[in-house]
Amino acid sequence: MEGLKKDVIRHVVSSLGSDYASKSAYNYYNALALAVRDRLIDNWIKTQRSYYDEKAKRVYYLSLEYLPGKSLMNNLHCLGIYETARKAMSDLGFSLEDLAEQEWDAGLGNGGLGRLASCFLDSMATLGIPGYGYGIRYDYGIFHQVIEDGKQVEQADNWMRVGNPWAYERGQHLFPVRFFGEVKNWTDEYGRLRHTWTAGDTVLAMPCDMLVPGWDNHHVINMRLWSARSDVEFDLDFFNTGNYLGAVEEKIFDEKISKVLYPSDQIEEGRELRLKQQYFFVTATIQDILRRFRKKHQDMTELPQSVAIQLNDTHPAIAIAELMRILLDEDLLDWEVAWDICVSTFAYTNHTILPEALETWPVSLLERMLPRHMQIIYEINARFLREVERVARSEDCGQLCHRDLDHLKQRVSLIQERPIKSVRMAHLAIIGSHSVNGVAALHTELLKARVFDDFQRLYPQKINNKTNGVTPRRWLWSANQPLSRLIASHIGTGFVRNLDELTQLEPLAADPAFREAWRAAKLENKQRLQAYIKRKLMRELHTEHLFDVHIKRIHEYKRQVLNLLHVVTAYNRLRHGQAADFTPRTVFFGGKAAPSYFMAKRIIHAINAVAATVNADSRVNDKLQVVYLPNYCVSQAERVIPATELSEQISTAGMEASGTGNMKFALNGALTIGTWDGATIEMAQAIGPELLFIFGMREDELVSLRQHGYNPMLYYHGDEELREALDMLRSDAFSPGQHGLFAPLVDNLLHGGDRFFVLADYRQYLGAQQDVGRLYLDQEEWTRRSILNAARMGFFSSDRAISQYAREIWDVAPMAGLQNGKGA
Ligand code: GL4
Repeated sequence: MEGLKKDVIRHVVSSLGSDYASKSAYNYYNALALAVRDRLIDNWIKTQRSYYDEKAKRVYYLSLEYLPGKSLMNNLHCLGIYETARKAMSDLGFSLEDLAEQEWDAGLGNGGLGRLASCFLDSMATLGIPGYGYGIRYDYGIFHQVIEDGKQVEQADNWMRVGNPWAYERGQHLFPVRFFGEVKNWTDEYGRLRHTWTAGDTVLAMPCDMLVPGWDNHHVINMRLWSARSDVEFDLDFFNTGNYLGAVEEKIFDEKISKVLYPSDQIEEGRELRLKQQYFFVTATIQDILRRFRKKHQDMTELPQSVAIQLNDTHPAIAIAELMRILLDEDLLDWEVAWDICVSTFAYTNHTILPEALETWPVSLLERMLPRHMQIIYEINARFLREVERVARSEDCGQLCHRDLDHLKQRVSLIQERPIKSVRMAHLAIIGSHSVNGVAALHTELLKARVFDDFQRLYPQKINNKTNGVTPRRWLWSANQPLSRLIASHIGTGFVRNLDELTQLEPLAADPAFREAWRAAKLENKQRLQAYIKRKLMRELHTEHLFDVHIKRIHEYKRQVLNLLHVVTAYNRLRHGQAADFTPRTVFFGGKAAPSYFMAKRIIHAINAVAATVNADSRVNDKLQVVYLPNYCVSQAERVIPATELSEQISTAGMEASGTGNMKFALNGALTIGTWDGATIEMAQAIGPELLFIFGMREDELVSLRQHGYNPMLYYHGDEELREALDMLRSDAFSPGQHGLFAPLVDNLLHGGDRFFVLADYRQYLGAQQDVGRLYLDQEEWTRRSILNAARMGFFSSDRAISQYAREIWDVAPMAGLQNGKGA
């Protein structure tokens, strides 16, 4: 401990240039972070060296998004120096919790997709898998959300302003990134046509490395994030022409590429700068991967034995064309050889079947910005369509009928003709990869049967499932110390590395003393949240209420509106004196809406309007409260999830690819009210469906309802409570003086076809909520179920998910000495 104290003081003085006697929390946080980084870097260097020494096959995880959140506490726990640090900082006059508050969330992603990438890096580090995360270091991460007059207002997330003590910026290792320009043809010595791309503009990519430690194993992997730097300083023209200001303007223009994260989840933004970001990221990453590969290899055909590249959704899919370009134009390989290398190296994960999220890029834009890549894509397509024709005409074409060949070719083509001629990035990713995976069982089945059914017939082996998982380090051990300590006192700490060990809790569910201790831990977390809400929102929570929580991005398919209709109905029953047996509850909502997503923003407004009305009504507010948590983010989730008793997972069946919040809640002992959707289905199977509150129509039932003509008006006219709730929303009951404010929301349900079947599931949802309320009154039974929920969550560890990727897709093994956890 004395060593750590000394290091902290030394960093305050020599790294931060401050007086250690002036007790600034900001300085001491930064100094502590630097002292922790010192303790990671040796192991990071050893880890990287061991990959070379052992010629390990490496895994590269390419993701335009990461959501690491805060690093301090997680890193202290991984290093096993949490207690030491707590004592050291307390000696220096600080509480560790307060210092941790100084850190800004690294919010380089939108939601589940980015957070999954961060959980996966944690698991690769813990399992000892030679992995690298690659991404972009956006100067501005996901926007900061404030609620003003009930509405979302976005503020810039200038997270870099306070510096980032975790990152090493490597300004000496810059990679060139080229755009525009033209393609020249030439003939090689064997008379073959060759191509050279001479680019117009050049930008530089600078690596920033963040260290990702494994749990208690000395294995530290790298997350390399690229930042755009102008090459103007290196341009001699600049000195010659003397156009100083012009050059500076160009520099600023270039550096725009990594300025800001696109804040849309599952909505395609299709903007030129976004494509630039994608290519910028991809080319720098591929150059870096090949640089490392070429240190030990000359023969490019060995690439797939040494390198696995996982594409996190289609965002980095242009990597396939980029690797082809390098192999063809720079290594001068033949097409077939190059293509084999590509397909064997790449694998692609699909994260959504929502059509509005599937990426396409206009051919005209690609032709201009990346002319050589566009040529390559055309050539991939031509060869692929010939192959489709061959398979379709072959004897064993199964269901492929060559009479439909033209239609089949149109459907699977990389090029879509309408509304504008564009490249379908998902098709490029599928054709260019040896593995395509969904992220939960149902999602994968839907990929095979609906979205990519043609590809499933063409390549029956390619599409596979890898159900998502979450890291128990952050989402149980670090976020929920009261519960973790209780668990550890009964079954030891092995569950942190091997989550299946939680099954040892099962017999304890029958032990009244253990149940009481479990409730006490939950109450402690509820009180912590209470203190936090008081500080931040100046609101007093009732900890004896059932804490009912719905936090995630705001999206119509996630059906926050269904939850809101339940709240309004409960409000009406209480007002009308029809709810004598109502179980008191506080309903929490939280989540960001894409700034361009009108309906999602209006939903936020409606939630806040209902909250204001309900909370101000003294007839009901001792029994029902509604809280909107502004600026939902990773660190907020870490506070809220441990305090949650009821987890809302109520998406329209078939629409939530997996969900990962669902897993975090159950792992922390919340009971789930949810639909037959995503990984919630597998959770119900693992836990026992009777221990959750599952309701609503299944995916196939919704399909047939749609086919037979779904009429939301029937539900409206047939259900008095539903009608009352919708009429109130449409009138100005929650928006005094602003008649019609929420009419778009209601009209969307009644006259817009209710695409997400809110009305169809309303009655069943109410029934399930009634069951929840009743069960909560029986605290012994509630607690028993809570314990069993957590005990059966072992499968949903990201360690299990990553082990499956490693075995079934990447063909990589953990580093020697790390298979069983602890390293040397
Ligand atoms: C998402 C899915 O919506 C979500 O269900 C899933 O858990 C997550 C990680 O696989 O990916 N897809 C997109 S796009 N954003 C997500 O959060």
